[in-house]
Amino acid sequence: MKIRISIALFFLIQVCFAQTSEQASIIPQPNYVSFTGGAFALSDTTIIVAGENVFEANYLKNYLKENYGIEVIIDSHYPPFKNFISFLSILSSNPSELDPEYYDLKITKKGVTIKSNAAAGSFYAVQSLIQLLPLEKSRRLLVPCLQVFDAPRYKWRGMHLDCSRHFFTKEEVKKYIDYLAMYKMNTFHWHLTDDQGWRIEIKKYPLLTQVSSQRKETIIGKPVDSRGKPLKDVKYDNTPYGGFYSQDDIREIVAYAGKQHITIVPEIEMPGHSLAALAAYPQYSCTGGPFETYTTWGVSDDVYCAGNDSAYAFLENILTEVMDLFPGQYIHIGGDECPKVRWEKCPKCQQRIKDEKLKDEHQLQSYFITRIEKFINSKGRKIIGWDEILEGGLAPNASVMSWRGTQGGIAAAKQEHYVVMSPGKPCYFDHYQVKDRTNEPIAIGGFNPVDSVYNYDPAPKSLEPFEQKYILGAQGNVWTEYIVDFRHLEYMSMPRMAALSEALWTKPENKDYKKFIARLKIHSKLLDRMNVNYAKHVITQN
Ligand code: TNX
Repeated sequence: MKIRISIALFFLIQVCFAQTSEQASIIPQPNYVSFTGGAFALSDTTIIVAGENVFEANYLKNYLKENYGIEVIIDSHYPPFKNFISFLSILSSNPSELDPEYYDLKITKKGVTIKSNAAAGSFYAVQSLIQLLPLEKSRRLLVPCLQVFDAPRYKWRGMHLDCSRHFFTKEEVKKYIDYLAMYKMNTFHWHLTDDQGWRIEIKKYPLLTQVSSQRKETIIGKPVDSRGKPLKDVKYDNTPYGGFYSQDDIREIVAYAGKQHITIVPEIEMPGHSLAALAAYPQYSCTGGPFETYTTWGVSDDVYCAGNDSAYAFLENILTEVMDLFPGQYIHIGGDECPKVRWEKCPKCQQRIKDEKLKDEHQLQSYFITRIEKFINSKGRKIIGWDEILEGGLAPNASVMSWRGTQGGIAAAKQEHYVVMSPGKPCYFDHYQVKDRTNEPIAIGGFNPVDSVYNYDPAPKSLEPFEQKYILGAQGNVWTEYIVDFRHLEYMSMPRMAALSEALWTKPENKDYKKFIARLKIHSKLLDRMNVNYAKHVITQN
């Protein structure tokens, strides 16, 4: 009798320690979840039946080992009667109609069953399962019984990172990718070139790494006073700064992201934001240089010469190597903030305007992008560019990333071009996240609090339903003029990345800001365990 009572008590206590529906926190919130009561106990004796999802099964196995010291067994046989985590494929006569990101997660006292159409869905089920695990280390992990049916609202759930203004190491980039994976993001937009540094090895042009990846010093602080007026006496740190990713590094990162179902969209800026490249190869500018990689922020007037055929050949050779490294369908060609002052005075550019019967320098920019697009399309890939590529006419197959508000995106969708929304408000995570800036690390300006990110809806009301389908999704941009290291990057992106993931994954009718904050408070303990430098007061203030 005594033994029976203590066994009953033992199980009662264990069930009490499992997360309840109020305590369970999955971010982004699944589109359907129902807690069914009780808990599954995961332990050393649990068997994972991997099916076709060998990577996902091993990912879970490694996670359990690293975080809890629990060593589960992977077996390829049928699931045992109890104590299993089993991956199953949904069999359908028409699999092409099924969403590869869909998953079905069922947890009963006997075991965990994950069903999906493809490995991506299984991976997302694993991410949900991981977030349901208790934080405390234990030999038996109690996971609440539930049923989840889940699929994302948008196909493009992205985060961007500027590695030009400040460089992040291969390991740091991988860590950032891990955060994207945790939130079921599937696109990493990697900003690899700009006026202030070129970060990708191109075998044909070794000076890009020898010269363009370096700058002799960097401006200190913000070169404006508290009213935004430019300072007269600008200071530099007198310290060389640089870094780049070798092609081996890039291949490693692409493979690493790919396994976690994240596509990398590389960005090679043109025709503007190109001073670092021109510092090494000034012959592709209008004036011939000489130039130095920018040591200050802002935009250089010196850009690629749009009248010089050899500048196009230079870029096409670069893009050929880029396309060999990045297997995704999209190549980002920049296209933003290209000053036209050099083109206005350049005989070659003016000749090109005449020869091509263009109206002005805006149309010359359009000619430039269309010419590059033709090349990229000829290799079976697509271009995406910042919304300035609308000016002077959109290249025929281009997709648009709308950053100066949503107007560019709306205009592009009306022209039946695909769009990724990334309006400065609220998708720029280099902006401040709280009103009181006294204790905040330096930021570029602006104010994008976590609730504005959470409540962002990428679907513009002014678009008709058939136009809405051109909105692929949205992404958060992290420009790094003032973000000097990885801890600072974590601070700026977390928890806004979590909020954005829910804005992109969860259908509007399943979203609730108050509940999100409640889940974020639970989730923040996981971030603590991971030693992430997220903006804590943003969560506690809410
Ligand atoms: C604008 S967004 C830029 C970047 C800056 C950023 C700072 C875009 C296409 N261009 O070059 O880093 O603002 O917020």
